[in-house]
Amino acid sequence: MNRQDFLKKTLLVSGASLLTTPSIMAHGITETDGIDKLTDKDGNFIHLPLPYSESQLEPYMDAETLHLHYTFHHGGAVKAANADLVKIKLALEQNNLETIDFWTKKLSYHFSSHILHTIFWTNLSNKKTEPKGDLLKQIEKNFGSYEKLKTYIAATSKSVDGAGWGILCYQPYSDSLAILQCENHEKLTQWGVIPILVIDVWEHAYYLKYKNKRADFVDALFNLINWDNVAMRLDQARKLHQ
Ligand code: MN3
Repeated sequence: MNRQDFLKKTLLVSGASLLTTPSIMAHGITETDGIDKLTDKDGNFIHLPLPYSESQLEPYMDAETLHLHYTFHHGGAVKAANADLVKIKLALEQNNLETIDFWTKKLSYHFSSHILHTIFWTNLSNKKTEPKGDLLKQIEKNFGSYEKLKTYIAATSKSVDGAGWGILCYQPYSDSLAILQCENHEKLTQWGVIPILVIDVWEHAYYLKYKNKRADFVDALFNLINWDNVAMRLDQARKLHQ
C-alpha cells in the first residue's frame, strides 16, 4: 500500500479529519502522517493537548472560555464517543438491536464534535495570516474574493439556528470550496466534504466574554484564523482526492 492509499484508507476507516504534518509539528501536536490524530491504535478516541497555552488567543478568546471549551465540551465529546462505541459493540455482541439506532446517532453527534473541535483548535493562532497561493486562487474562483468569503462565512456562522458551526470545506465531488451552515455538529452537511476551516458558534464558545453577541465573537475570530493551516488542509484534501 503506498502512502496515498494508506491515507485514503485511514480517512475512510476512522472518519479522521485532515491535518498536515508541518502544521502539526509547528503547533506542537503529534505527527500523524497527514491525518489529524483522533484515535489511538485500537480505535479509541483520544483528546490531544491544545497546540498552544490557554491564554495565547487573548484578548479575542479568553483563557477561561478556552479552558472550559477544550476540557469539558471537546473532552466530554471524546469520552461520550468512546462510550457510544462500547454500546454499539455490546449490542452487536448480544445481537440486541433495540437501541443500536440511538447509539449510532449519538456516535455521529459526538464523533463529529470531536472532528470539528480538533480542526478548530489548529485553525486558530495569535499570528496574523491571510490566504495566499493556491488557497487564495481557489477562494477567488469559488467566491469572487477573500473579502466575499469572509462576508459569506461570517453571515452563515452568525445566523446558525441554535448551536452549530460555520464551515469552509473542500468538496471533492465538484473540486471546489463550499460553505456549510452546520447545526449541532453533524446536520446539514454535504456528503464527502472535508472541513478546512470551522467556526464554533455554540454558546459555550463565546458566552463568558461576548454574552449574547455572537456576531461580535465571529468578527473577532477573524483576528485568530490561521490561514496557513487552512491552506495546508486544502492542499492535503486535494492530494487525497487525486
Ligand atoms: Mn465547541
